[in-house]
Amino acid sequence: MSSARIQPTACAVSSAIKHLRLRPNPSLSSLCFHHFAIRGRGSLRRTLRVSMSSAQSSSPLEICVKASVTTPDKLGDCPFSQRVLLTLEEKHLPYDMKLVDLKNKPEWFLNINPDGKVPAIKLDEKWVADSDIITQALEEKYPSPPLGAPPEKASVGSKIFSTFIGFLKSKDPNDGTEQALLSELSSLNDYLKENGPFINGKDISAVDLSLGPKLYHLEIALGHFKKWTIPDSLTYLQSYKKAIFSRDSFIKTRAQPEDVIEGWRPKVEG
Ligand SMILES: N[C@@H](CCC(=O)N[C@@H](CS)C(=O)NCC(=O)O)C(=O)O
Repeated sequence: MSSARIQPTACAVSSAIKHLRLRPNPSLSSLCFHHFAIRGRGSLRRTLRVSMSSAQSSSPLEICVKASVTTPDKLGDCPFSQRVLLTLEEKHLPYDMKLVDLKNKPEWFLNINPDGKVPAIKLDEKWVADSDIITQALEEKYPSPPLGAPPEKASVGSKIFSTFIGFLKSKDPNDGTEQALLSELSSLNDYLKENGPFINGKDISAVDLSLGPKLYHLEIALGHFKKWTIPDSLTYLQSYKKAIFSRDSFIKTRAQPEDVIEGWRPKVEG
């Protein structure tokens, strides 16, 4: 087992402080970040712990997320993992990240989740997979602050990710995939103009926490592989993107751009 202490970042401290404000009688003795590795069943399990000693009565939630393919011991580029991490951050819940190498899935992970997909989280002693199910379960178990949105809003922007992938993979500039993506982005821009700044109005909600990581992938992957950017004319969408990307929760849980690029490369070149 090896161990190293990581200095808390400004955003982590600010998130911790926000958390403390919400809790009666906090007795924070120290804010500590642990970074350690555990050997288990012949495979290396890496854990990044974000915890607050004695500030939190419950122990950190264990969550399996994708590991970086470019940098050892860093979070990787899974938008579904980021969605769940964002939910934990926005709800000020401490967690332990288990970084999973998806190219060489360890046995301990396949025992937890035979489907072999991240994210997976341990809730009430049971491992739960799939970001839709996890975020719903977190909302029920930890309702404050509320992140739910009316069901009719859940579909806003829901075609952006698939149209982005269609355009990213396309080799024919005239096959309509760019137009299809632009049409989805324009619809979202129009929606935000009428209903924004966030999808559920003035406060961020679970819908934004799902869409934000996908827009982040879109921006990095299309910028890199196609030299393409979201048009500046979509001003409400541009502001929306900035509002999400600049949140402490997003900065703390985002993938490194080089991982996003490597993650999409096989789809583009395959
Ligand atoms: N519908 C799932 C999708 C999860 C997913 O596709 N995760 C990818 C990484 S981003 C994965 O684990 N892939 C590994 C594999 O398919 O073997 C969710 O929302 O959690």
